[in-house]
Amino acid sequence: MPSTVRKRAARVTRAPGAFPLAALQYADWGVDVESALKTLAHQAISVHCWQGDDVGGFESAGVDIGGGLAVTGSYPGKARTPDELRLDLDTAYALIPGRHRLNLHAFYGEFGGRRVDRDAIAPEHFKEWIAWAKERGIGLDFNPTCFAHPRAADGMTLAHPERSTRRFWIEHCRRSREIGASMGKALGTPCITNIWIPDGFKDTPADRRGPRERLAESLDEVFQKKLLANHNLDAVEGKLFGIGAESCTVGSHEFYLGYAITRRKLLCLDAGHYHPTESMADKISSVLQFLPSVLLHVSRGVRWDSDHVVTLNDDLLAIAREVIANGYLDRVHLGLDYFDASINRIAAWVLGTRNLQRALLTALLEPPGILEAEHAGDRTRRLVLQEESRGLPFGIVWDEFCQRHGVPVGDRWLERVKHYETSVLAHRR
Ligand code: RNT
Ligand code: ZN
Repeated sequence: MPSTVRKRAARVTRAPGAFPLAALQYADWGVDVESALKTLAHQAISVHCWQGDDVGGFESAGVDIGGGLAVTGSYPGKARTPDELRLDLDTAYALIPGRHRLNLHAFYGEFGGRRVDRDAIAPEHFKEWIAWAKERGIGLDFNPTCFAHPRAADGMTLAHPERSTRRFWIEHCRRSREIGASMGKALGTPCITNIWIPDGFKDTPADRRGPRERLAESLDEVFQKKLLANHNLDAVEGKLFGIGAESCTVGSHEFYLGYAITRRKLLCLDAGHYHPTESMADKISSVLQFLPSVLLHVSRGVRWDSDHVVTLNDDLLAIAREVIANGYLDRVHLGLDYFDASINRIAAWVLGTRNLQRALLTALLEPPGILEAEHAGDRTRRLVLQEESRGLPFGIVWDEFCQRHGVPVGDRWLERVKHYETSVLAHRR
């Protein structure tokens, strides 16, 4: 498209007076736009650091990622050092309205060129990250890295048949919790330390009981030490299958649901970790009957992959709606989990985070008449309102939100990413 046409189009969407009119239209449907914008402004999303370098980490051990995870694509310019990753993150955060958290994995520690194995990591390896987060006033979340390591090469970690291998990963997870607690303490906001392990079977196992008993036992050892809840919160994440673990995943959904309920842990629900016709959104109000809070890994499954960039699709809208409509914002911790190496990685961060915010805003702007119709037993009206309200001027409200928070409106943030690509990323070779 010629640039003059593009510029004119951009100006039209920002026509002065559009927002007050949109707010009036929402008011007519019983929706208070200002209160929705206020709620959204306070909603921090935990941005996953691993989109920035294809889940690479900084150990420089040159081990394959493994664990049933796969990152495809070779888009140039990925972050190779902690400083590069932080610069990329700063660039992304500047294009996302509001203030957000950062979710780190253990192998993003800064080891000063020394080989520090996973069972030897400590808070000192994360002091730069903590300082960086403190300076920006953002919270940190954490994850032990139980993959991309020779001791996980056979696809087993906490459920491993050998005691010595289990011990190694138990120690890694214990230390991860301590690191999480040190982050939470330093930053004044609890760190969620989420445990996901790859353990599973490519082909039909003869024994499903043994590995699950070992996993429960290992986890109990990991969690033995009590940590203050305002420093660290523990979460456990199940999964359906991964590449090379097609036949059985030790840490399945049922396994962790039971574990989280009996041990009072947070359950992490990852949107890409269920059967394709199953909806993660529908699980939220079920598990919250029995658990105080959950962590969400907002992701997008596409066929065999559970980690595509989050788009504003029905699944995402449903997740956000369940959180908002049920009044769960204070019990649901929102995080992202995807990795795409085939497009600009900063754009992937910005787009996915903004999409989750857009889904939340859509939910916050839901006309109350829908619920009222249901309560009145009028299912016809509920369906009509659900469908007709899709035509409300959502985009104008979102643009206003972006503008108020000083970030680019519409697709204009992409120009900034492209500029960063030519001025910074292109020099990383
Ligand atoms: C893997 C899990 C897990 C990872 C990250 C890197 O299937 O979703 O959350 O994606 O820890
Ligand atoms: Zn996940």
